[in-house]
Amino acid sequence: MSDYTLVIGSKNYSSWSVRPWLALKHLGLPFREVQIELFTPRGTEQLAALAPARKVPVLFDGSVVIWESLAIIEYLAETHPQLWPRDAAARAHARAAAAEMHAGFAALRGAMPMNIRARGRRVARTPDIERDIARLQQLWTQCRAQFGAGGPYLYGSISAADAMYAPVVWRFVTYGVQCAGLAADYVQHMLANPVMQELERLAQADPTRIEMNETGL
Ligand SMILES: N[C@@H](CCC(=O)N[C@@H](CS)C(=O)NCC(=O)O)C(=O)O
Repeated sequence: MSDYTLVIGSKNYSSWSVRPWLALKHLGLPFREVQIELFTPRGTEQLAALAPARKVPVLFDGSVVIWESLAIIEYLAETHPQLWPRDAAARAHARAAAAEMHAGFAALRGAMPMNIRARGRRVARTPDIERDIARLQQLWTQCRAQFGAGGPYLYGSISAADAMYAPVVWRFVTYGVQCAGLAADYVQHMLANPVMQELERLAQADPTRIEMNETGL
């Protein structure tokens, strides 16, 4: 019997936190939340007490402690395999896409921090950022064209890959990054997803303000 507690940061800013939060919500699993106010003295104390790597997210399931967003998602998938596509080729592709998100897109992540409730922000787009944006659109288009027949998400039904890319969808909205074709349709479907909309409402209600993430004009 699972007994999940998810330790997270702000739902507005903490992109790594919202990935497993979305996965748990997409699966409809009950869980407790502990929200840490990052970058405050109290938050630093809480991280030291609860987070092995002093970062969020962390999932507790009884005596099991899992840190790292992707490892948490994999732990959930052990008992809820529907988090990944059923077909082995699609599943391998989805895992590669999720790992690429976890390891990559540094330029975009650095210049466009997730800030779900902000709109109309603009930042200077360097060639590295343009490359990240082009790669994201290429990947989403390929996923939809090759594996998306069963539904409107990257691999048809909602999956761990969508949870991993959700913060990028919000970044595109906040910083006005326009997509085309299948990638644009994907963004629209993600924004219409009820769990994504719940997250947006919670991000709007989140009292946290992290000045360094309020970038853009
Ligand atoms: N690779 C980690 C990244 C975790 C991470 O960087 N979390 C940030 C918040 S989004 C954090 O805890 N920052 C607090 C700090 O660095 O003090 C994962 O995927 O879980």
